[in-house]
Amino acid sequence: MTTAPLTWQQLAELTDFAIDSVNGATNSQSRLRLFGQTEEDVRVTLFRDNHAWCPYCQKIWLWLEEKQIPYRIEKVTMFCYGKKESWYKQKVPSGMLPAVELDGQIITESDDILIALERVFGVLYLGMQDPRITSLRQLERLLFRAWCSWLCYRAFIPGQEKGNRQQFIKIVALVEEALGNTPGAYFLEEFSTADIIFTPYVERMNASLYYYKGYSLRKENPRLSAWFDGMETRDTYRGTQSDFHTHVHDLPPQMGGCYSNGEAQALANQEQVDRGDWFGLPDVTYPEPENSRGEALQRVIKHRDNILKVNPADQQLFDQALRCALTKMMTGSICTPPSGSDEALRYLRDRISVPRDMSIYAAKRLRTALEETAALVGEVQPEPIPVRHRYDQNPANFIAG
Ligand SMILES: N[C@@H](CCC(=O)N[C@@H](CS)C(=O)NCC(=O)O)C(=O)O
Repeated sequence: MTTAPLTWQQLAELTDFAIDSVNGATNSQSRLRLFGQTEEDVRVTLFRDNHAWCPYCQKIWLWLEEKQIPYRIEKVTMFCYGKKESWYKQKVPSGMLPAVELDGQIITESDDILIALERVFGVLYLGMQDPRITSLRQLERLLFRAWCSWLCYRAFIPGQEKGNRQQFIKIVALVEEALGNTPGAYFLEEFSTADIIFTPYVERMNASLYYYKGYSLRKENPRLSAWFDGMETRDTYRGTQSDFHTHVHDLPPQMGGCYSNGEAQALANQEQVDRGDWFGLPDVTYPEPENSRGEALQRVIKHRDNILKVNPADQQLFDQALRCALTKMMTGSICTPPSGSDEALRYLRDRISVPRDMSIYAAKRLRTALEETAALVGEVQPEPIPVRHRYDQNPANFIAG
């Protein structure tokens, strides 16, 4: 027994998801953040990437959110997704992100930005130049380098893969030790700049090592696991948190390549990240919010025309198939899509970007509904996701969003 797809009108009636992007919880759609203050109080503009993916931008984004500094957000295209905006190159000729404009002055380099912000707005528990933070910053860079050496270079010499893995595990042990120096989940007695410094790359390590190396950072390291749990209690982090699928496919063009060790565990993890079960992944542990399906639906409805336009399939065919997947997601009823629409549904499944499009649980719901619906009519997979660029995600196609 299969049901007919709901109309767009009927679907719209099933969601009342709404956010307060100005004063509500951290989210990737905001263009202005006031935290209860007024526009006259805004002294900072953050220039960050359209994809809400750039790790150095996440650092500044989190810091501003934690400190509740009123700020504006201007979004810029990263080279691997499309053409850099000329207005931005006039401000920052290298085109690099992030940048902030603070009282009219442009500042680049994420560490320099944090130091400049601290001078004006005060530190987050301890400042960037405090010796305890400096030594944790050094540890973070050590971890970053060990991760890059393992992930981003093809192992040609026998034993190289094993050696890189051991080196990474050795440095992670130092991070575990550092986390053990204070009783709580965070690096210091209180949530601080140190936690913000570690966040972007530890999140990317968790995803990429699981997928390419079959290694779960979060499962293997109890203190890092507790640290992730602590981070996930914060609305600020939840609003910037990405998922495994987004990271593992956004990293290769940014890092110049990510290399799988081809081991059975890595291959099994790749299957899981790409095709589900997305709910079984060690990428999030806070309970799923009640409105995750409503959020996913609202986001698809908002961008429906562009989603249909960029899909390689015939628009009428995909429109019907997409409504089937959304009907399944919202009602639980099986809705068989038109034959030949499986590839189109999976094309969208592979292009949900977290947190750019929606939050982590909403994305899991939508990916699941798309895959389950596609599986009713076939096993055709779309072209593999490109690894040298991501022009398939060019934000120019979604500019109104
Ligand atoms: N050292 C810089 C690194 C910034 C950086 O590498 N930014 C990358 C994005 S993560 C970038 O802007 N690349 C140019 C582009 O992709 O358009 C900082 O800490 O801010």
